[in-house]
Order: sequence, then structure tokens, then C-alpha cells
Amino acid sequence: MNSYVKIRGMSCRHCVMAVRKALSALDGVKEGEVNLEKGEASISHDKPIDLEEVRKTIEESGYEVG
Ligand SMILES: [Cu+2]
Repeated sequence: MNSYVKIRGMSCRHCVMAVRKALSALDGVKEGEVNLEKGEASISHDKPIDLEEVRKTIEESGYEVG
């Protein structure tokens, strides 16, 4: 399964790495891929993920969803 989230506030590779790491640590997430130009994360997971958790995690890393 794949879920996509729009992320605002990322400006460089470090932001991408921070978001990717945060997403990968979430329960059920296999991998989080982040596209800096699009400002979008693609999250691959084997079971349903809680998008509210995803939002919180991204915000705690210093970025915004939307
Ligand atoms: Cu950055």
C-alpha cells in the first residue's frame, strides 16, 4: 500500500532526510520516500497507517502537512 502526504517547509536534503527518518520509524511503515520538489512524501506500508500519527510525526520534525 502507498499513501501520499503533502509536506510544507522542506528546503534542502537535510529536511528530506529528517522527514524520511521520522516516517520510517512509524509503526507499519516499510519506507518513506520524500520528493523535495513536489513537497510530497510517498509512504509504503503493509498495514493501514494512522494519518493523524503521520501528521503529528511530521509536525514534530518541524514541518507542516498540507
Ligand atoms: Cu533542510
